[in-house]
Amino acid sequence: MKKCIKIRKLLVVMAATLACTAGIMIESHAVQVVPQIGGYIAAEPEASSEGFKVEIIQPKFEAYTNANGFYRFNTDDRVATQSICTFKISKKGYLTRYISNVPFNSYNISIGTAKEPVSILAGDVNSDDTINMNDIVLMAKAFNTTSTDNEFNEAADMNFDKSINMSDVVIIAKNFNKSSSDYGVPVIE
Ligand SMILES: [Ca+2]
Ligand SMILES: [Ca+2]
Repeated sequence: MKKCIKIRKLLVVMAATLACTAGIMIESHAVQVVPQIGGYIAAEPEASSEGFKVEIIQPKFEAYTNANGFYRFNTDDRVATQSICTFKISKKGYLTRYISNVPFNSYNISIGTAKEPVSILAGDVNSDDTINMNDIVLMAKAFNTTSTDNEFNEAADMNFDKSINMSDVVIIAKNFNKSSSDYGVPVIE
């Protein structure tokens, strides 16, 4: 019987300790500020800005742009422990853009704004972070095809009109010889 009371007392103490710890945890959770992160992306030359994949490298988050080029991450408190982060923006046929050392120093962070979106260059058909002859060769292979042809290459259809023709060549020529390292620093607010 005594043993039973002892165990009961022990359980009460344990429960109280657990409740106390949980309380502290909830309290410390509440004071963490989770930055809200989003922004705007624009294709260059101007085309659909929908479907760009925006990633935070560490901790890992991803979001996609809507028809207006707008994106927003569903961030959680894993972000609150970071002071800086690297972002990656990519889409098939586009030159991947990396934005490093973005400081998480405010509650609302916009990488690219509606007025000054982060531009992403069209033309990297083979996704090797450079727009060069290899991309032209791939486009040439698919030249004069439409989406129903076997040789059609979606990544070479720069203007998304489901056919690969001179309009796509003009776009790739505009961004020729650019690589991911040529991107400057975008507007971050
Ligand atoms: Ca390339
Ligand atoms: Ca096209």
